[in-house]
Amino acid sequence: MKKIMVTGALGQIGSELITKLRSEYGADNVLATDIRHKDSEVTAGGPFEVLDVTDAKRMHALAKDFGAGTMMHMAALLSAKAESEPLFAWNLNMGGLMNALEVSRELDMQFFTPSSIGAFGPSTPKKDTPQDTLQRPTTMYGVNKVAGELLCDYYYNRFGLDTRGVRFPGLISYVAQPGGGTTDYAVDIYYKALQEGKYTSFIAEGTYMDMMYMPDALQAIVDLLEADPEKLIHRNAFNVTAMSFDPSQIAASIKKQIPTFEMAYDVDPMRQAIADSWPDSIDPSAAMAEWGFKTNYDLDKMTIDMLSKLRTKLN
Ligand code: AKB
Repeated sequence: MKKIMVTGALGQIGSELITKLRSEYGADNVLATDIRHKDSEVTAGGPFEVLDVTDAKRMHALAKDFGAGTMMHMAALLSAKAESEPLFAWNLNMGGLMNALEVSRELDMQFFTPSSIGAFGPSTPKKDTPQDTLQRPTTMYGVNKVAGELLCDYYYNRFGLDTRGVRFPGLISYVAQPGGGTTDYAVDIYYKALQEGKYTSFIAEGTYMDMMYMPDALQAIVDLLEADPEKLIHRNAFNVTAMSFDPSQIAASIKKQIPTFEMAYDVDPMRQAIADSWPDSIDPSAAMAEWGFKTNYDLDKMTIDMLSKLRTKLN
């Protein structure tokens, strides 16, 4: 059975990834680590250790003591936060990734880390963005993500490390809220719809971005981890997406369930500029062809599930 170590386990993806991995591989086989300790299912449901990913020595010791065969490096600062603290973002995003890659090389582990639609920039084709295309991002987060994609390719080509990864779009879930991202509005809107019956979007109407519901994102991670390496032409940074919408379309989807819901706009120039530099919709066909990537949720199906799960959570 795989033994997996996860960094950033209390983050938006990590919080649910841990539950999924523990159910697939057994609770004792998944070591969750995070810079914070917060009483939760993640810290109580199996092995948990506090880890600052810039501390390479401790990362190595934890991976070695646990006997981990797979490293899933999820700790990172998201786009808007990275833009307001670029130096900190560089140190955390690149330092953490380098440490995780090095520890994986030293201990001969399989390696997974997510890239993002943020790895694209204004000169990238905006619609049906191909798997292999121009990448000149204009944000610190994007610079980190492109460098990360290249590093993962480098570790595979140079050292034969089994690196794998996807480019995630905005991820929407009812368990942990994202923090410091540009696509966060598409999560906030569901909370506010239930709590206040209205939402003021910091992203302008007409701004399209790719999105995916968390259960599809988690399944994609597990499917790529288990994929036959012979079939992987790309290995890292696979485009994956389930839908592309603008704020008015998610509002319309919510209105179908809550007819009194109202949407307003108060655009945040910094996050709007980031969103404007990203693609409208990316093409996931390489992931589909190489490891059978697929999704189950479109916008309306996700809205129905989000609202029902959140209703239970908030009551
Ligand atoms: C963000 O908005 O920063 C993230 C992402 C798309 O990488 N959700």
